[in-house]
Amino acid sequence: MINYDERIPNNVDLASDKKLQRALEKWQPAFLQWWQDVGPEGFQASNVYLRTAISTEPGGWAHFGHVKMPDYRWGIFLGAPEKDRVIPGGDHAGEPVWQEVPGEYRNTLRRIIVTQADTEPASVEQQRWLGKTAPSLYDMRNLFQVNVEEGRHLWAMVYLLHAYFGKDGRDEADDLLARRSGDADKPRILDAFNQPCPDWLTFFCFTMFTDRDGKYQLGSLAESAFDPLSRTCRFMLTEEAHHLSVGELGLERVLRRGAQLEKQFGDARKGGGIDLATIQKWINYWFCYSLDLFGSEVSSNAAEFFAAGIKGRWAEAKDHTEHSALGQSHRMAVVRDGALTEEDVPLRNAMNEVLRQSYIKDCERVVKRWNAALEEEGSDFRLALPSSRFFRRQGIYADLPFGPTGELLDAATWQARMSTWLPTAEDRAYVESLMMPVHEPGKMANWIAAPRKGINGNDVDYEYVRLA
Ligand code: BYC
Repeated sequence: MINYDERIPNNVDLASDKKLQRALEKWQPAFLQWWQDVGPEGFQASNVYLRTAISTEPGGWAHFGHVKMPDYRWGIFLGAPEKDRVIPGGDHAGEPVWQEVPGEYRNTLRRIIVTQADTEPASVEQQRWLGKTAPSLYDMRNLFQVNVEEGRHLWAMVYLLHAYFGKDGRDEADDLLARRSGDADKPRILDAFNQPCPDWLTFFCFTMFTDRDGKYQLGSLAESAFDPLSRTCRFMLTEEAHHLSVGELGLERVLRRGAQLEKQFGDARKGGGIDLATIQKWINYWFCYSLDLFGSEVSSNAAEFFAAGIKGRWAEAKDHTEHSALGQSHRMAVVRDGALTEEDVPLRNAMNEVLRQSYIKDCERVVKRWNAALEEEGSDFRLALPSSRFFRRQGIYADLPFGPTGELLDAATWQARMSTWLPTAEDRAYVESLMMPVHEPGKMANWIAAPRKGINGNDVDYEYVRLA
């Protein structure tokens, strides 16, 4: 169970390590100041119907109640230790997991934990203005739930940095509060986390696609030989599931409304909604930015992470029988002499791509569900994910003129057609023009359908946020 009597709620017996406790209690006010400075703008005094973890056991972990966000009990919660856990994959597969950081992997592990950690405050910063244009109180509450949990995920990583990486770790923890999403001088580490999030269509795409990268990265770190990291990620994954459903169901509601308005007015924009072709452009943009987050298709870093046991494949322990990944290869399309051809890459070097493929399959399942919703609404429009070569900025396809179906075009054709595939300035201005707040319980903005059900058994018209 989680101890809520302490200043920092935790299930890691923090009180028994006074030095660590003091260091984290010193970081706590800096975190709260950061939350006030760049967290949800304008709603810090409102009462929000939030869930708080009460235990890390599956099933019984959420408590719901109205709280002001700055009073949210952020803390340190690790999943329960797994008895006799062994390293799932790589050169050390089958050996006992590490409870401390081995000297030879210290820098690598720190870098990965910092990269993961950096995304959490970044997303809060990206989303800080969205409360002001929430299409309903229900949506506003979901936004704030996601935000406070990203704050807690930051706590999870900062705990690891403080507890296992000494002075370096504490310095990194301070830097996590100093970088800023989109800042020219001190930006966040990964590209997607420096992109603006000015409208709710973007928010739903972000939680659908970018948070889903989080699911897969956390999943691969849950397979880590460094057990405290694995346990932390296992609990973070249970919280992540809600963020993904906010994205998937949010987009489904925008799609349904778009289809309904199209039927009624011939063009959803005439009815004040978002047309399906525009939604597809947003999907293209965020799917591709999120694909970049897996790193390069061919990566010696990824091979080293896997060999060391620092990262595994998705469900390495459960779904794979061969855990060395040696003597095997992964076939992928590469560009040679200006043309696409297939090549076999040693499997360990292709681990980023293997994880990306697991992610793409997951996204495809959701697109199928969206298309079923469109069919139900009587629309002929069907969404599709672009090729993983389209519109990339990282990896072997970066900055090459691939079309959404994966064909290599000439640069002029790509330029000429870009505005039909990706949001234009005009599309963005139109979507932003729809972003008007709706504060009456149960009412929705015109461009989005109501959700099918409320939260935690409450009706949709429940007062999810009591505005200050
Ligand atoms: N942008 O061999 P490469 C989440 C860098 S989301 C900028 O290609 P590698 C969340 C890379 O750092 C999950 N730079 O890839 C979601 C390296 O730089 P250095 C976040 C990039 O090393 C929503 C260089 O390019 N978790 O939780 O295998 C809301 C060449 O590296 C990008 C993680 O990322 C990019 N997109 O790295 C809230 C897990 N991609 O070292 C939260 C931890 C690559 O040469 N991170 N680079 O200077 C990792 O495991 C790895 O660092 C990567 C891939 C997955 C990022």
